[in-house]
Formats: sequence, C-alpha cells, structure tokens
Amino acid sequence: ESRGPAAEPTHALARGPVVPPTRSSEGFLREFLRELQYGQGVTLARSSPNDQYLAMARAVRHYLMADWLETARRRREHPAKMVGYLSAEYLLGRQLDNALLATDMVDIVQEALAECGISLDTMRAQEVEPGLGNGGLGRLAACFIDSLATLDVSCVGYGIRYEYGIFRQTFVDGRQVEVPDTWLSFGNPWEFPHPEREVEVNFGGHTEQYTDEDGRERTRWIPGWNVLGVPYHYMVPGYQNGVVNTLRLWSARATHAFDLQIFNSGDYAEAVRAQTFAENITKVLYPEDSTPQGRELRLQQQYFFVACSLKDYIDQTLPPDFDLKRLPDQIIFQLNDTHPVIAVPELMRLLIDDKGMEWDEAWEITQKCFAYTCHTLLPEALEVWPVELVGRLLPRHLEIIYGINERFLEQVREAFPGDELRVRRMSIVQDHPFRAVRMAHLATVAGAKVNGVAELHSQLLRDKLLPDFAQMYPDKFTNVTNGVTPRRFVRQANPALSELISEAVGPGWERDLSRLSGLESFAEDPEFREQFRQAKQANKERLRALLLVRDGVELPEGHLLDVMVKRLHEYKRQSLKLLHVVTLYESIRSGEVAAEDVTPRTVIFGAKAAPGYHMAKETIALINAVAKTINADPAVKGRLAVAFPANYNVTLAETLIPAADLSEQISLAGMEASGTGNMKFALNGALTVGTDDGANVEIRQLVGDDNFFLFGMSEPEVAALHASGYVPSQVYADNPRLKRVIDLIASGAFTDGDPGRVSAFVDDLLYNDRFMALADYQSYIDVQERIDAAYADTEAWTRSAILNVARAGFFSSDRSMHDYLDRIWGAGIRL
Ligand code: B1H
Repeated sequence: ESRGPAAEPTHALARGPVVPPTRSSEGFLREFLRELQYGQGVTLARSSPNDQYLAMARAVRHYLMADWLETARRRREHPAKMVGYLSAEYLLGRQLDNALLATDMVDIVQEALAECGISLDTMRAQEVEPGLGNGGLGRLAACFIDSLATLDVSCVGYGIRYEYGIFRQTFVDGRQVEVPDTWLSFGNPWEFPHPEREVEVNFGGHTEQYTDEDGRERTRWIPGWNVLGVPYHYMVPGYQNGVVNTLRLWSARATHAFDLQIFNSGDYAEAVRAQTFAENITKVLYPEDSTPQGRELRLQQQYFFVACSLKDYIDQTLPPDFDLKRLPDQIIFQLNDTHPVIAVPELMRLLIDDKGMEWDEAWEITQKCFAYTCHTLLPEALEVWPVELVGRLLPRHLEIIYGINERFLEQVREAFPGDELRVRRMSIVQDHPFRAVRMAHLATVAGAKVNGVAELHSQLLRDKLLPDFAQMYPDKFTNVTNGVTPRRFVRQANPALSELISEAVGPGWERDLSRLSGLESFAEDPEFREQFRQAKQANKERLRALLLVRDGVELPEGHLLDVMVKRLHEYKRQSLKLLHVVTLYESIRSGEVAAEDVTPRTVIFGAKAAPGYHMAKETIALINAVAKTINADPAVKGRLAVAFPANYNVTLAETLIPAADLSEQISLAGMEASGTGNMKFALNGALTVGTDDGANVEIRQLVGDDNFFLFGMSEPEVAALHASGYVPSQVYADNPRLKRVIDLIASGAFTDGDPGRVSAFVDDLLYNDRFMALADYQSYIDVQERIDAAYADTEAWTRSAILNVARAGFFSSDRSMHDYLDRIWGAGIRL
C-alpha cells in the first residue's frame, strides 16, 4: 500500500514538519474547546465532566503528537537495535497526570481549565485507570517502558488490550465480590486504533510434509481457524525530553473471510457466534497473580499477542528486503516471565516454514533474539502447558518444541554422559505428573540471558530453581534488581516531598535518582526534618480526604500509619499482620497494657484475592471482620484502628504510599522474588518492617540497619526448619501470647460468636501454615514493639525516614534499565 500524497504539496503548511499547538494557557484553551466542540460535539455549557475530560485528554495528546511522530521518524531513519518488551500485562495507572508531567503542562492546563470553571482535580477523578495487569509484574512493565522512553532507548512494548482489566473489588458483608472492570465504557482518549495494521493469527489444524521447488523436504501448518489482531497504540512519553515511544496492545477480531464463509452458507447466527468466539481471546485479564491456571483461553491469549507482535515487527517494522540473518542486530525481545515464551517456537516457525531457513541457522538467530526474566520461585507459579493442549492449538509449535528439546537433551547427554536423571530433570517436556511443556525450561534454553529480579532471587534461581541449567550455562544467568519510576511514584504521587527534594538537591533528580543522596546531610537539619514531617502530614490529610469520599472511612488523626498493600497471597502473610493487629487489640482489651501507653496506630490493608483462591478470600473476610470489631470497640478508640479500602489499585497506591509511616514487607524469606511496593514506600519516606526477602535485602543494605526493622527467619533458616520438620501447632502450644490471640479468633470473637466462619483460617495456621507465619510470630511482635517505641521519638524517626529517601535512589527503574542494557541487551542499543 502506498503512503504519502499523490503529488508534491504546494502549500507550505502541508510540507512543513508537524507543529505542536502553542504552549500557553490560551493555546491549550483553544485545543480543548476544539476537541470539546468538534470532537465530542457538545458546547461547554452542555458538557458533562466526562465530555470535558475526554476533550482535555485529547487536547493534551496534541502536545505529545509532534514528539511521537518525530521520535518515530528518528528511529526509522537511524535504525538502532530496539527492545521489544513482551508482556501479557501492563498495569499502567492513570494517564492524564503522567502526560501532563511529561509535557510540563500542569500549570498551563490548570489555568486554562480555571477559565472554563473546571477544576483539574475533577478532571483527574474522571479517569478510569487501565488495569491491564494483576500486580507487581504488570506494574514493573509499565515502569520499564516509562524509563526506556526517559532514557531515549528505542523500545516497543507489546501486550494485550484486555476489554476487561483486573476486576473491581467490592466487599459484601466483608467478603470479596468481583465486579467486571468496564474501563472502556466511557471512551478511551489515550489509545489509537490501527485497523489498517491488522494481522492474521492462526490456530489449530494440522501439519503436513511436502517437497518444495528446490526438492527440499519442508513442513507446513494447515491451520483450522484464525482471528485478526488489531493494534491499539499508546503513547509512552519520556520525562520532559521530547521522546515518545509506543506501547502496542493487540485486540482480537473475527476474520472477514471466516464469517463471510459462514454468511454465505446462510447461517447468520453462526457467523455472529464465530465473531464472539474470536473476540473472546482478548476479552478479559486472568486475575491470577503468581498462580497461573492452565486454561486454554490463556494459551490462546499468549500465542495471539506474540504472534501479532512478531509478525508486526518482521513484516511491518523491518524494511521489506531485510536480511533476517541480521535480526539479532535489530531487536532483542525481553520475555516478561514465561507468559510470552511461545514466541520462541513462533520465531522458529516463521524463519523455517515461512522464510525457508534451515533449522540450525534459525536456532542460532532465535537464541540471540530472546532474553528471559523470571519473576518467581513458587513451584505452582511455573507455567506448564499440557502437550495435548499445545498439540491441539498449535500443532506446528509442538513439533518445533520437540525439535528444540531433542537437540538440547543431546547436548545435556554429551556434557553429562550417563546422567539420565539429569536429562529427565532438564527436559523441556515433562512426563510426570502429566505430559507438559515446561515454559521456564524452554525460555532458559532459548534465551541469551536469564535474569532474576533481585539479588537474593537471582541467587535462588541459580541454586534452587534451575541449578542444572546454571551449571550447564553459567554465563547465561544474571541479576537485575527491579526498580520503580520516580516520575509517577515520587514526583506525581508526592508533590509535597518532591518540592522539598528539589529545594534541597536542586531540580532534575526525577531523571537521576542517585541525586537523592544529596538529602543525606539534611537529615541532621532540624528545620528540614520539620518540613519533612509537614509534607508527610499533608499527605496523610490528602489520604484522609480521599478515603472519606471513596470509602466513607474516617481515619483517626495523629496515628502511626501502618500500611500493607499488595496482592493477597499466603506467602505474603497478611495473616501474620492480622495476628499482630489482634495481639495489639487483645493486649489493650485484657488490660495487659494501659490504652494510654500504646502508640496510636492505624493499620491499612489493601489487597485483591484471585477469585478462585479460597484461603485468600477467607483472609480478606477475616481482616474485614477484625476491622469491624476493633473500630466499633470503645476500649481501643483513639489507639487502634483498621481500614481496608476495597479495590486497591495504582490510583489508590499513589495517595496511600506517600502517607505511610510504616511499610509492611513481611513475606516468608525466599518467597517474594523482589517486591516493588517496598521500593515505593522507602522512596516516599516510610520505614520498612520486613523479612530478609526479595529486594528488602538490598533496601536494608542501602538504608542501613538503623533505619530498617528486620525480623524473622532468613532463607537458609527457613530451609533448615523445613528440613527438620515444622510443626505449627507446637509453636502455638509453646507461646501463650500467640495461643491467646489464635484462641480469641477461633472463639468467634470477631465473627459474631461464630467459630465456623474462621475455622478454615485457624485450622490452616495450626496444622499447615505452609509459609510459617507462626514461626515468625514472636520475632514480628518483638520488632513491632521496637517500632512503637521508635515512633515515639519523633526526631529520630524523621531522621531515619529522610535517610530512607536519601539512600533509595538505586531503586529507580532508570537504573534497572541501565542494568538491562549492560548485562542483557548488549551492544547496539543507542543511548
Ligand atoms: C510476580 C508473577 C505472576 N511474579 C503469574 N510472578 C501471573 C505470575 O497471571 N499470572 O499467571 C501473574 C503474575 N508476578 C511478581 O513480580 C513477584 O511476585 C514480585 O515479587 C515482583 O516484584 C514482581 C515484579 O518482578
């Protein structure tokens, strides 16, 4: 298809470069009204807040468009190696503020809106965040593409445009009830559909052998059905640097040929059914964090988006005559966990079946084009796909996987002759408990590099999860500790602290977070500490105001704000936090401590449970039950409160985290691969109470033991306890305080006298406790007592909080991106 006008333009306006609108409040006003009137088709006087929001978002977009086009032109004309980030999740959070910050337009826009009688805050509140991810893994992808744009690295993020993102959580009688997330229903001003760039994706059918014109034996895939992928483009603006990268999310549509064929047969209803079937593929995000269910639709999603992405890159992004031998000079596909790993056999198939390459050459190329990030250690989180399913959905890919495995196992046998046990352990295809493809093995064999997401995690990955592979390919394994974007999680979320930081260390720290170290000396300055406390106070007030309108919750004032926000999972141990809350409650109620002697505390939980995760949902119900009892009890009023705002998401995090005094990072050591919330809290001046797990280890090393509350077993201690046999009921029997607390819960004291509603929770703690909450209980209670005392020393606490900020600059995702460039993506990527 040809591009450009039929003849040379004669008018200067049509020749020139794209001119952005005038950067003034009047200029913005003009763009806004144009969008409102000609885009939304409504006058200001008749417009709803949603009309106004859509129009202003589109007007803001105008200011990014020239940079977007220019960035694309620059990248086309000076082709450098590109990062193709493949992720099934992008937990973006709201876009408006991010765009305003990237373009430095907050003041201009505020002024222009004020002249229309519109408040920017009202506009902000209109936006429904795109919840296209579950938790840390999806948010990490969003931070990484933000950083790559800020560093001007050529990157396209590839993913899925779920019609329904992560569910909206509601509580009914304290129990989680999921409501579909209809984020697209009021219109989405941030996306650009490109139906003209649709691609076809095949599924099913069978393969057959044939002899080509040159007499070569070849294989071809005769698919059974197909769908179309339509890309939707999102702008990914760098921070005030004129760079705008692209996030390309794929949406499934029925193929025209498919429904035409059925239409011709006269079965209209069947044609529509086929359409619905195809479009189901991108209908909904699986709300599973860390425990993938082996569902057919999920494999369809995974193949759908990587097939679209590879085809889009090879057929539409590379020049038409490109020599695919040079593919590794042009792109590195980063696999965000195993979810996109089916891209490996897909690239092999493209190179061999479609482009006529020989296996060995195709494999050499493929091995240079992928790198794999592992995000977990939990065995149940490792994706395995039944051979039967892969063979039915992707018969050619299964053959290729077998081909890869055969050659790989040959190498294993060569390197370790006679070690058939090892061969079985390392095989990409497992036989037991059922025949299945181990996606982590495939990714490790195919990837040029394999990385974990924090030092401890990368070490355990080598030593415990994939030791055979680490032995065979020692140079493949590396670490890149996660990071978070300081633009969204400090500058945007915490304007009060940001202003203080700028005053202290000068402007520009948002792009070089190591400069936070300049705050170090200010920790000793009593005046600065006072200002720091005032900023924290302002953030607490902002949170109070939000929770009042959002949840009807009235937070007490002047409390230590103790926050545990993350997905609900047993390994994260919300149960341990709950035991602490009940311990505090019981000790005041029983008169063991006088109410006036306790440090007033409000504990805030935020957590979604996977809808099918029974124990997680029981824990949510129990937290709500405990909160209800405690908040209604005059005996602890003013001393202890518990809040559990429903539907924790990125938007809530942005108000909650800056207000926190204490960050709860209490997973069983060895279980949390990294954590990224932990970094956000430290950067916002909360102190961490945490185990030696994930990135907590590095946070503690950097901020110092005096400014971090460590407790609990270390990973080797956990392993030793496992080996020696852990008996939680014995811990319970041996600790009178723990016994009182558990007995109180078990008695039904928080469930209207009904022990039945807590028995699943209590029985699991006493007789299973897979994540050893009871083993770490006493250590946790002890450290919390130290925290109560420490908080009472306001000056010392503030000093520690400032030092946390000053020493956490390492956790910028910009640094993570530098590490990927140095350790994984290699030369050729221009900075
Ligand atoms: C993380 C996941 C995850 N690890 C399966 N694994 C999923 C696994 O939909 N699924 O099936 C979804 C997500 N998510 C998290 O990644 C780790 O638990 C965190 O510790 C880590 O900080 C984060 C980012 O690396």
